[in-house]
Order: sequence, then structure tokens, then C-alpha cells
Amino acid sequence: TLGFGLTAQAQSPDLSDPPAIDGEVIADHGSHTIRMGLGLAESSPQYISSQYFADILEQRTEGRITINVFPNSQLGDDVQMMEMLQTGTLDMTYPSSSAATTYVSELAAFDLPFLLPTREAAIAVMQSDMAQDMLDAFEGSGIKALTFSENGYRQLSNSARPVESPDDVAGLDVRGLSVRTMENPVHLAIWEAMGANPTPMAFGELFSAMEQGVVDGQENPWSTILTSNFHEVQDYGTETRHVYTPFIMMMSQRTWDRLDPAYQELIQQAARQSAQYEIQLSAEYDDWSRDQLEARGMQITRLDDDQIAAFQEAVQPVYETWAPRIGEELISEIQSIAEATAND
Ligand code: 2Q2
Repeated sequence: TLGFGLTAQAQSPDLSDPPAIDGEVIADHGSHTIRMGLGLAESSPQYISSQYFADILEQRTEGRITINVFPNSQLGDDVQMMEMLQTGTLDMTYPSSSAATTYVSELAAFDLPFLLPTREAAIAVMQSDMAQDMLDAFEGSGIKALTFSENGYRQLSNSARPVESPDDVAGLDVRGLSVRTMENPVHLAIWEAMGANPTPMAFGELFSAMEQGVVDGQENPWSTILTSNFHEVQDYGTETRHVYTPFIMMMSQRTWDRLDPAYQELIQQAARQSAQYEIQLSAEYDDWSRDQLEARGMQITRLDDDQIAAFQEAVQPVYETWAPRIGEELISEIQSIAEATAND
């Protein structure tokens, strides 16, 4: 790798092509060059779909709107890039919802463990009116939140030992695993409940922290672990699927306010189209990435229903603490949307 997780192009699964770009060319309302900072590598669904977003805008404005995409946390980490949107020094970024709970506290619902049982349920929730209300709640923060998409189901990796149960996380005769988490209080609570030593850390610092043994492990979707080459410094993986994390594509309010309404409508539409494509890519990447990691030497533990139940039981205290703070009504609305998809 190029260090700090900067990676050469990782090969990718047989990905679906993006939908054809149709729709008329938007009349000339001036030219804009927009800078977009991403945390992940060029081979990630986040980056590939962001290039598709750029292609839609380029084609529908005959090049009058250009999106320059900067991957690999080059421009900063999630928290820093959101602050840069507020000051107008960066135009767009694409963090996990977990990094944005300081702006919209209801987003922490997505951090509750084992809340969303299937991708269909997660998609239904992200496309719900309640989710749109969360995006609208950024109003006044200096950030225009455009759409949700899929970071995905998070999996545990570590360099110390195979993990099949919460006891393996806590380490009965050895110390608990030190696990890097996103800078999010619910994630800290999840790993504390399992007896780990959680360390919040920006994603861009994670590769070198694992390489130097500053932390034993981390948790992210398989495609992030693969495309950021974490398998080079992590020997063990466990298919916990403990949280489903959305991404949020967002723009600086200052940038948004400079755009003609016709451009704003196009950007909102293109964001939704690219998010739909991103979710499809992320789904195609998921199991394939796990199998790639295994083929590259990572020892991956798959969990049966009883083993999953042990993890769910271990993190139950997180609900006791955080459900009242996040809002029981909001959580039960999410659960009813999720259950409705199971009956489809
Ligand atoms: O663990 C993480 O920080 C990641 O899930 C990131 O939130 C995500 O991959 C990107 O937002 C990195 O900037």
C-alpha cells in the first residue's frame, strides 16, 4: 500500500454498470467546479458512485458543473471535512451517519446494534419520510444533506485472536481487545458492553494505528476492510454484522446557495441516482469482499444464530442507556418500517 491505507486499485467484483444517464441538458446557469472529499479508496463503492454522480452532472450540464473527487481521506477525516463544509472551504463530503450525530442527534438510531436485520429493511428506513426529516434537520448547520446511501453492515477484525463470542472480545484470561471505533458515543458503548477497550479515532489514522499495534482491531464493512487493505495488518475477521451504517452525501450550504434552483434540482436528483447505484455496488461488494479477504489469508469466523444471539445479549445494555436518549418512538418507528419489509 502507499501507507496509511492509501491503496493501489484493488480489483473489484463483477460490478453492475451504472444506469444510462438520460434527461435533457439543463440550460446554462453558469459554471461551477465542486470539490468533494471522500474517506475511502478509489476501488470503493463510495468513490465509484461519486464518479457516476460527477458524470451525470457533467453530461446534463455539458461540463458546466464539474465535480472533482478526492479519495483516501486526502482532504481530511469525516469530522474535519464536515467542518470544512460549514466554513465553505470544501464543497462536498460523504461521511458515515455515525460521524454526524453531533449535527442531528436522531441519526444515532442507526448506530444501535442489530437494529436493522436485513439490507431491505435498511433501504426502506433510509428511503422513509422519517429519514428525510433527519436530512432536513441539518438545516441551519451550514450543511445541506442530500441523500443516504450504504456504508453497510459492520464486521469486527483484529490482529490478536479469533473471536467467536463476546467473551473472546473481553478476553477472560487476557486483556480485552483494544478496538478502534468511529467518534460516536453509541459505538463506544457497544464495545464497552462487550468488555473491549474502545478507542475513537479518525478513519484516516486507522491503518497506521493497526500497523503499529496501537489498536488490536476495528470494525467496518468487508468492502472497506478490503479496499483499505486492512487485511495486511489484521489476521482475524468475525462476521458480526453488529451495525448497519448509512453514508450521507452532503454539500456546503454556501455552495448550495450559490447554485441556480435548476442546478439544485439536478444535483438533488443526481445524488439520489448515485445513491441508488452505490447501494447496488455495496451489496455486490459485500460477500465478495469477505471471500477475497479469506483468499488473502484473513481467518474469518462466521457466526451461527446462537453465537449472534450471544452478541445481541451482550450489547443489550446499550439500548437501556441510549434508547431513551435517541427516542423510543423513533426507534419503534424504525423497527415497524423494518418489520413491514419482512412481510413483503
Ligand atoms: O469507520 C469509519 O470511519 C468508516 O465507516 C467511515 O465512516 C467511512 O468509511 C467513511 O466515512 C470514511 O471517511
